[in-house]
Amino acid sequence: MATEVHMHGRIGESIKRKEDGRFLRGKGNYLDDIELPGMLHMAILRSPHAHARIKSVDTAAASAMPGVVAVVTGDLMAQHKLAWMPTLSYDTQAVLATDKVRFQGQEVAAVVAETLYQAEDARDAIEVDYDVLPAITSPDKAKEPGAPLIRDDKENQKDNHIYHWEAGDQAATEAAFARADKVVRLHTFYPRCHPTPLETCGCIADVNGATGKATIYMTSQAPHAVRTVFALVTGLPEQNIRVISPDIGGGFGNKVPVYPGYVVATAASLLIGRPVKWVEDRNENLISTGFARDFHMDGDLAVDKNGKITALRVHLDSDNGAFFADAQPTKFKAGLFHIVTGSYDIPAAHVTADGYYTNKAPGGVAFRCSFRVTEASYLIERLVTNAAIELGMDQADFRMKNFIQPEQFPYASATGWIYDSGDYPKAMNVALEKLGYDELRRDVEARRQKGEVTGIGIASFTEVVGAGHGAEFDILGLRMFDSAELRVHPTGKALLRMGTKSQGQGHETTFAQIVTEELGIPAADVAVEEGDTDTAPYGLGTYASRSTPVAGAATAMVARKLREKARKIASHLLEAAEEDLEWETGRFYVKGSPDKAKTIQEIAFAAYTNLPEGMEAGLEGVHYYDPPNMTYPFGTYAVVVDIDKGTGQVKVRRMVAVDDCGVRINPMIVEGQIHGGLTEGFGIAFMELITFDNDGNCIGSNFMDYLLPTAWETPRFELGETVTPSPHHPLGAKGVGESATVGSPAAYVNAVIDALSPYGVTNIDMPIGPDKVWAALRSKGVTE
Ligand code: MCN
Ligand code: CUN
Repeated sequence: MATEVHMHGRIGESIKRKEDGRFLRGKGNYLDDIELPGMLHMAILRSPHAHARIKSVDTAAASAMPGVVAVVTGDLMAQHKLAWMPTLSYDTQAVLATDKVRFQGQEVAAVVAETLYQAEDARDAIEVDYDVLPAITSPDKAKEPGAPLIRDDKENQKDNHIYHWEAGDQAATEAAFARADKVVRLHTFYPRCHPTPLETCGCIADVNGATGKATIYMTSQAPHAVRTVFALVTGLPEQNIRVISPDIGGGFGNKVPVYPGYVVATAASLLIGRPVKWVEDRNENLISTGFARDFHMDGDLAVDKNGKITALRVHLDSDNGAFFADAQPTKFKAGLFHIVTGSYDIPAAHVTADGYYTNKAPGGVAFRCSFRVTEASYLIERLVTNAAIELGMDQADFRMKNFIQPEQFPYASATGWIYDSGDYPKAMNVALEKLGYDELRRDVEARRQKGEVTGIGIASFTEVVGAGHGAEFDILGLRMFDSAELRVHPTGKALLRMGTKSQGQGHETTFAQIVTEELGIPAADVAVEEGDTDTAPYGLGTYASRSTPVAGAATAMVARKLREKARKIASHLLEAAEEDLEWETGRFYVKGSPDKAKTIQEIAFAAYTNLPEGMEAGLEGVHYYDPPNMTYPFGTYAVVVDIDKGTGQVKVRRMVAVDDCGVRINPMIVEGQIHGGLTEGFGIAFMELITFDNDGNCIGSNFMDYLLPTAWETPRFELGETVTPSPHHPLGAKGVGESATVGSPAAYVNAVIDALSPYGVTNIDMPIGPDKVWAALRSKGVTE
């Protein structure tokens, strides 16, 4: 009889997260938990002005204060050629300002002291004399003739324009518009918002004066890339730089870029010869790092009389802040905005984008969106709902009519992307069924008859995640592959190391599950390590929901490599030819004699004790995976809202979310990802706003102004799923970490617009607070 192989944690099992034991007991090891002997603390002085020339920086009083070890200024950094650093978009960014400050909150100087309090007190004693200049706070102001030049540090920069970028086919698009029976237009603004991880950004730089080795603990989503960039910028040999990302308390994109604080702390440690810790406080995090979106979008949809979309035309004005530091593949100036044709079979599309400098902190961090996918998805889903309303068609029917059909995959979009797989009608049908759509529509009509303001919003998003492949996708030239190294120990336990870095996504669990699936080693026996550049294989890190599509694929591939070696060892142990062996998860057995078997654990032991003649010992390997394409997860989200006519308050009565991310490794973790993303989408749609007054003062730099949803505000979510595997991923999995933040804002807003459509309201920009709804109702004469 076959010996049963018991193993826990295969793909598809919702096993509990392995890492949670340590987190729930307060035993996580976050950056601020780390204390090194002789460690100093750093505080950064930031500019109170959005735009000002620096006349002088007087550090005398600060230097004399108790406990102060060093005061670092832009001039001091300049002496070491470190006053400026390269950005992810091939621009330059000031590390510490020398000439001008260009946004409120910009880094001007830093104090290194024995304690944090001493550092902060001395920072407040630094005297800076500023000559205040007019501030530019929008692309519209940036392009005005005679607008003050923000980047006068750049030799050939004569205005505030950064880039022009285009995708698609202009001639075909214009021709389709000329023939259109109807053109639907939408001007909308996706406002600046912030990833707001629970843990802010920070680092500890520890440069050993004797060996020259720089160990930098850093809240980084991409430690290897940081190591390489540090090596290139500082000239330090790369083997002498070790970047360690310890446990990370949420990243959401905020922890992709290299921030000035990291560079200053590292330079300070190098000069002083002691470890230097820098951790942002909440206000610093909200005012200077991690801004996302800030896209002004004009979208036109051409539709024929049968309700078929024939073309899409988009123009974007991107507000990039004072330094072009967008986190995105270097080739694509507006990120992966190409996905703007969404789930629809649109024959022609043309997108133009212009980026502008403004006196705001650098933006363009991809907050839970793979490089501008959120903005693209929002625009097309808002346009499609508006088109349906204007045509007098049902939102769901209009989508069904225009969806790319399942048999059209792989599908080449009008902007040049190849969608791997999808079944959009199916996801829509699951959502409509869950919702009880037909009944609900009748109910909406009945309520409207009674004077209630209520509506349904739908968004059927398609996302593009999993950067690379390496030929097209890179960060500063580093190709976007990823890696996994698997070592099976003699006792059959394993160590898996990867080039990615979990920030809360549960990698220690899900990647162990891939090993369980491929080799039959129980997930509990597979330790997963990420984030230490001295031990993990090279990888590009975790963002763009790429860990599963890329490093997850690498894990499957390396496990398969080991399985082939295991087959050879099993053949030796069982004295049977390799081709006579059958694999079933966890063991090889002789065809026709299922009890003549060797488990993976027995084989692992033999790999160190009883090898076939001439075979290399050990059972370990590494795989670098360069995916053939991105993955295209999708879904249909539907929201029902009720609006109070007296106050403009929007209440989300229902939220149904059907996601398809291909094969789910751990369904519970996937659902957790979706819950989190739907909550963030809710916050963005209704509450969160970072804005600036005319002087460039940042409004939204604390949690009294920047409103995050708590359990109290957050609606209840009803989840559904479909499974359309990715044809090119070894496990059929697509990424999911961002889907809900990408797809949901449009669904929430569409519900509000649907509710207000009987009164002729066609758009309200996010965040949709009661004030805006009330004003819209009042302008139509409907408030109570
Ligand atoms: N997963 C799965 N089956 C799939 C797809 C994913 O079981 N078909 C699992 C994965 O194995 C992983 C998790 O779901 O444990 C997310 O996987 P994936 O979609 O590959 O995304 P990444 O791991 O690359 O995470 C990045 C993504 C991004 S870009 C942002 S932003 C974001 C997000 O994840 N930041 C997060 N979710 C977050 N969740 C937490 N808790 N904290 C963050 O900072
Ligand atoms: Cu798109 S924010 Mo995530 O890529 O780290």
